[in-house]
Amino acid sequence: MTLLADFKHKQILVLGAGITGMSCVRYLSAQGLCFTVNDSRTNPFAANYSTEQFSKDFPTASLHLGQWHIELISRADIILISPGIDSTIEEIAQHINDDCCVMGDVELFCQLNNERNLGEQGKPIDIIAVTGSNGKSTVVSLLAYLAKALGVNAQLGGNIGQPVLDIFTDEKRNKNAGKGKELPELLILELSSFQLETLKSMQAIATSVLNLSDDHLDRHQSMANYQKIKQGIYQQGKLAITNRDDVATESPNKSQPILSFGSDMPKENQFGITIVDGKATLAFGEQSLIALDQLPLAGMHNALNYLTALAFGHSAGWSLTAMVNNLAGFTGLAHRCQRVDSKDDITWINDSKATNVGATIAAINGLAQTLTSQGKAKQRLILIAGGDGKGADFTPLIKPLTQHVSQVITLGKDGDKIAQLVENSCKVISLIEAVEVANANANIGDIVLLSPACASLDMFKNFADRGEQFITAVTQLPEAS
Ligand code: UMA
Ligand code: ADP
Repeated sequence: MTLLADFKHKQILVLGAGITGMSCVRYLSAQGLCFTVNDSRTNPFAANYSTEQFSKDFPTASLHLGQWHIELISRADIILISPGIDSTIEEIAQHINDDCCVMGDVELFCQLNNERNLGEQGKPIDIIAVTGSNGKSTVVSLLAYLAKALGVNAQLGGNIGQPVLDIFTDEKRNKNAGKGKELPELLILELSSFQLETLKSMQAIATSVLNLSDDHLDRHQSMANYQKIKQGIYQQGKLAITNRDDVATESPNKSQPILSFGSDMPKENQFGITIVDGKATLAFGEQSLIALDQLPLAGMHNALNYLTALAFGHSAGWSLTAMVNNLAGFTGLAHRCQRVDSKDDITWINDSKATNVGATIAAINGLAQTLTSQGKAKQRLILIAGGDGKGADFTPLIKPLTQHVSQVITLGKDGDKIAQLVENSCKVISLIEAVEVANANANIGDIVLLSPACASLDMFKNFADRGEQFITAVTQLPEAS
């Protein structure tokens, strides 16, 4: 029996009505299935959407908002759970019955995709999957850019904000409407640790843990557990793409085929960095590919991101030359170490997406390296940091702060913990105040970096909102006299 035929006889509960939950709703509804939806918040919908509209759009769904619904949870045969919801919390865990199958949207997608082998549906969509503490969105977006340039019919999906089930929902809707839109041949999948917790059936061509540093420990409890969840990606793919600079990214399965990348000189069939005419250059084995100063994304962390994308493309059979020729066209994503236009001679950098310690260390080291290479080592770096630390250990920040940062301005729930790390800190209550203090203390040529090392949710809607508010505050500064 196919999964969908089985679903017809099951009590299905969608837990969470955010981006993921609504993609499950669209999918189940397009299949004509009856199901229930439960979200603990009273109004989980965007401002322009209502419960009345939901009932009109999805007549086969029954919606329950405002609290976790014990009866629905205990009756469910299948729970489709959103990644932001922790199924181990008491309010949920104690009510799930022993026979219930709890899965995420990506797991459902993969089970459906694997079934495409069986019938007349054609072949499964190929998958390449990326996880890691930092750089996931940059790497998958770069891969999607390269795929387009090389004429590969690929689609982005997952934690980047594009729920994967929409791929099959769109196919079904198009079929019903008589429009035969093709499925993509390749899915470029970004996976968070939350999504990996409920995933076991992916059969990817290649997978990678890009790097590992402290993140989401409020949910995963320990680094060991977080690492185990991340490394779980490798058993769901043929090739493991690992980072030689970070042993925590290794595959636990020592007999699995490996393709590695790192900042050292590569051996045969490895990606790495070599020096050509005094310039750091991307390389594959003995073949040098392109000098880093020809590429727009700066810093060693981005050099590794380039190498990872090349390794994935190589694993998918793409031409190395064609990829290298197109690398420079990708100019990066918003809120990741982006320069803000300003009226003064201070360099303002928005790195609001640095929601953990590892990302902020990469930004500080990357900028310090740039200043040194440009002979501007005397120029100072002022850091604005703080927010919700998600249970992180901030002490790895001490070294880069002491070596490269002249002042730290802190804000938010865990700002104090960062302020305590160094003597040259200053606490503020808003981002606007942080920008004003930085502006008062910065000299011409200095850099002010917003790289919070924390999530934004204690003070902002999300990291993008924090980044936009930073840009606004910088643009509204009075012109230097
Ligand atoms: N909810 C509750 N009670 C809770 C927690 C959540 O009812 O205690 C409900 C919320 O009211 C909301 C729904 O659950 O309606 C939200 O579900 P969710 O938090 O899983 O968020 P989604 O909107 O479904 O978005 C998720 C990812 N969010 C998280 O994992 C927290 C998005 O990643 C992802 O883009 C999207 O699925 C599509 O795959 C965001 C993220 O912050 C960018 N990810 C974390 C990260 O990158 O560090 C992991
Ligand atoms: P993710 O999707 O994993 O959060 P992003 O590409 O959105 O990754 O980048 C998040 C933050 O991490 C940004 O501040 C960015 O500058 C930084 N970053 C990007 N790539 C790396 C890397 N390879 N190592 C460390 N930090 C990185």
